[in-house]
Amino acid sequence: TAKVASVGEALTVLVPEVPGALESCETFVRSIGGAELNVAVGLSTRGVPAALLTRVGDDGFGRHVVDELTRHGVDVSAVEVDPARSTGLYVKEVGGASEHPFDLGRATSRMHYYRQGSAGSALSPSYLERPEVRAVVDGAVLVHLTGITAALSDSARDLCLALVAEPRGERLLSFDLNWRPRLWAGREAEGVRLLGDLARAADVVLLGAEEARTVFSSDDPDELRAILPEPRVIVLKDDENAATAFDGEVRYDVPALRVDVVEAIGAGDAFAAGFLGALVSGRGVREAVQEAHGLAVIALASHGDHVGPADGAPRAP
Ligand code: KDG
Repeated sequence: TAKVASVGEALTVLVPEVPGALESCETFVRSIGGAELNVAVGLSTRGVPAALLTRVGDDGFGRHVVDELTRHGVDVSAVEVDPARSTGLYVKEVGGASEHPFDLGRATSRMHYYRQGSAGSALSPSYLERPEVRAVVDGAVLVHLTGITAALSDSARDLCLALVAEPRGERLLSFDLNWRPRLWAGREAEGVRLLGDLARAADVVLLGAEEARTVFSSDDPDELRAILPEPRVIVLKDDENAATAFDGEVRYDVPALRVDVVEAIGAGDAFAAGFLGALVSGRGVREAVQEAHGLAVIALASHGDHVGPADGAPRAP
């Protein structure tokens, strides 16, 4: 059975074969993504049994997502297929979209979402009542959520609220803030409030310095520890430089590994997978951050969104 249940929208990802503005991109490579999916794949790749709790459409992209998850060893027993809605999609624009496309020698990527009204956005509290879903959640040591799911729709937000509210006994709940400005456009204040509430209700919180400033108006580790007294474990990522983690009041500052960044999308998810995988394997918080850095550099040094065999790379025909 899965030790970790990651909850959120699985996406098909289309990555241009050649960097540049989308209007000039003719061919795309199909991959899979979504922050929570990336975490499940990262965990499974590291040998930690993980399940993805999600919904896909009854379409080819949905079947591809499920096949790929299966290939990566992720438990898909609780994936619900929606006959009426499509699998969510995002298209990556590599370079060309930013004013400084090759700033620092790295490809800046931009995400274009095609997920409004998708099967994943229809996640709701009733999904939790499905016996397959209940079995995975009840059997897990840790349930992982991110702020993306809360942004998808009212029903997906309610699923997040239901998950943090239900009694969980020994089971842990981790929450990665994952502030996505594009998903909260026009309702930022609501997003800030909601993600703050979800973070406070979690046992483990992961957040980056920039999103910490957005949601908590601070990126100072000790201030955040005071702002978020409830979660026992807090991990604040200072982008590429370091991470500061708290286990209760005990603070650990752990420098990141040096790496030439190829593409940053998915690095936060790899970090989360490394951290959570170590934690559920009984390692301490400092060691978990070290493992997190180790997985993050693999994601930073590759184009794919997640850490696994042959991800994002075009496959031989
Ligand atoms: O963390 C990477 C994710 O941002 C990417 O896979 C797409 O889930 C995604 C999102 O909503 O931004």
